[in-house]
Amino acid sequence: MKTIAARPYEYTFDPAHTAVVMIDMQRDFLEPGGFGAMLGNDVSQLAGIVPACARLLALARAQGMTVIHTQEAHDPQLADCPPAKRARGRLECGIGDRGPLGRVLVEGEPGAWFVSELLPQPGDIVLRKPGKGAFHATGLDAILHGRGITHLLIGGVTTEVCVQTTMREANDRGYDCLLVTDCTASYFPAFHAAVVEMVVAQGGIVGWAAPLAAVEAAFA
Ligand code: C5J
Repeated sequence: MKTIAARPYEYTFDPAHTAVVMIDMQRDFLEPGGFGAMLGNDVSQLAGIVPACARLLALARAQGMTVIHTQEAHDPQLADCPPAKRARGRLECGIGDRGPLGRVLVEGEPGAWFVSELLPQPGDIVLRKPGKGAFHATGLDAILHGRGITHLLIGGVTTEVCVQTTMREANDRGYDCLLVTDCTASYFPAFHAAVVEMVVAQGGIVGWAAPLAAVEAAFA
């Protein structure tokens, strides 16, 4: 068992029953010309976490933990994209339309793939998801049950959208989740900070939070 110095109190886990879930570190969210930029965001806000995410993934692989990369993307016919999602934002170029990184948030397009520093490695799992939460309309729960996973270390983007939604979904399904605070970011730093506080408030009502250094220290 390993123990991380976390908030609101220590987080104890067995790496054999723990997965690192890296949420949506896709070009569409981190690079100019992608979906995040089309929504009017300053995508440079997210670049700072990439090195820490790479360290977390490397640690997980070295320790034999399950690694899951989620990918917010739709099938090319948009059969799994609710019209309401597509319409949201009244974008001139939105989900399914052709932009500088290919069709926006569509599986198989350059923008839907991961940033070059965080590419999936052999043995990693790539999970396409049509929603914000990684459990919605995916096989994630079955994958985790099949591997005996009970604990999740979560990073990725954006903190208050796909990361928080996934963490809440996981918490309700009985997983003990730790948010790795410097492996997740938002276009809005205040939202990021608020989510960290929401997670750990009320005795860890959604889970735990700790920086990557604390995760690494648990293995030192
Ligand atoms: C958003 C995400 N923000 N991955 N997706 O639409 O957080």
